[in-house]
Amino acid sequence: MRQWDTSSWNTAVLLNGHLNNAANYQVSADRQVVQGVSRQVLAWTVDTDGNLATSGDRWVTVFDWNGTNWVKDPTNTLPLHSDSPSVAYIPGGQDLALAFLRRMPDGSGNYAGMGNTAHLWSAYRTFGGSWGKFVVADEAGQPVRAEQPQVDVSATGEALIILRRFGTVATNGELGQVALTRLMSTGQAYPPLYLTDDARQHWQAALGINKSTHEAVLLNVGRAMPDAATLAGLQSATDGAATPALSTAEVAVTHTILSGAGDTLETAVMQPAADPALDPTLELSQVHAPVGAMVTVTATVRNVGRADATGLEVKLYAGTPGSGSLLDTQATAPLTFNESRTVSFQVPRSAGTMPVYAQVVTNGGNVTMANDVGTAVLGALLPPTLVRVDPSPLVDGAAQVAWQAPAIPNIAGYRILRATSAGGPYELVGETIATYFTDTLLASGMTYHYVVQAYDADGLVSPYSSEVTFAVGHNTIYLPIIVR
Ligand SMILES: [Ca+2]
Ligand SMILES: [Ca+2]
Repeated sequence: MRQWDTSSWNTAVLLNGHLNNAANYQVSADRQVVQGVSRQVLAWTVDTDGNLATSGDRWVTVFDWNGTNWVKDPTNTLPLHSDSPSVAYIPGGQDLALAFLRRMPDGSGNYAGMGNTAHLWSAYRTFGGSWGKFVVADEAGQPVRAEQPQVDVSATGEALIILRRFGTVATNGELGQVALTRLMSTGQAYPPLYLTDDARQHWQAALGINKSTHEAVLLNVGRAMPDAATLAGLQSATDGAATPALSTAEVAVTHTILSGAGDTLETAVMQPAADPALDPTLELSQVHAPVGAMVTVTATVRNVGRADATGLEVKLYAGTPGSGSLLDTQATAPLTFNESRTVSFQVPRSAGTMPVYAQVVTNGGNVTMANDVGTAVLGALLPPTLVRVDPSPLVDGAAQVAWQAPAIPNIAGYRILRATSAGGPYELVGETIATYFTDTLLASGMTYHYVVQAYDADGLVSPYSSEVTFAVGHNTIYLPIIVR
């Protein structure tokens, strides 16, 4: 290590000379001036035998500059199998925020040096004290798998960690998405929020916090995937996740593409305030309750902002957003980073479809109101599923449409509709209480498109099912021979 001493480089010092074969790499540095004295810190990865294929001799080491000498972290209690450190001072003192990865063994007991097998750790150290260090857990309490953690601290002492987060298989999370979390002064970090969520890999996250506006600015690379057609079927990283499900509330991040068409260089900007939000769909205890029945309507309120959300109320309205009448209001306790809570209301179902919506309101910070509303429809009917059409086994030239009843009670029957072009317009061709229908009035050589609707005894009708298509063959008809 050499330092620039106002006019010249001072003498280089060997910081980690205890083992000649050691590999020292992945250096992270930070510096600040405290009461006129320059303070410096270095964190890096040491692999004792210099063989990166073995990780049981690898850890993160930290040195502080005490004004005269570099001092090795006295406690040195960070775990083995660790690498990728990122270190930063908390402004105004010598407390440190640290993020790093701890490699975990694969199924064969091997420790890969890269890839999605590492757990994210966060740590905090007061000067001369020992590290408070923790595995970062997700919403379900499971370790977060990550790459490339970067820590930065705002001028107000808010420590953020950006990471490449690996989530549930068969979601965008599997590809590695950029996520963000906040560090507590214990060293523990909150479950990270996804900031990107699309069917691409996201790489090389870098983080900076604006010293005056406190905006968090992220730099990342989105990588176009060769098998885009397959990936288009992936769920959102926040769907299909571990229990409890991740929030589907929208995180307010401003994305800007700086360059590139396929592999893009992007920035994302996140404001410093709280952002209370609702999951956009309210949960109903009964999807198609009978008229007069009491339905429990549950809203999930979550803070998807950086600061703690306070002064929160959830209001439930009958109607659609912007034109509803207030049914009930419930206060709810403050929420810290990415914390969520459910708020439930009891609502009697009125006749007909009954749209309701909930809105979270606050007398505190709120980055955007765009994510403050969740909706549901009491009494709504779900359409039939698994619709198919086949040649009728009983009637030549006829089509048999079959479907599965939606998983809701009080269905009175089904309407079968047909069109001669995809997407309609449809005409009603029959009604039935069965889950199949035979359409005999078809013209040879034509192609027909079918949808099915469910209805109830009150006359409510569901949305259309998915459409199925049937091509009628050119039938040969054998007439009886008539002899006179
Ligand atoms: Ca080694
Ligand atoms: Ca909001």
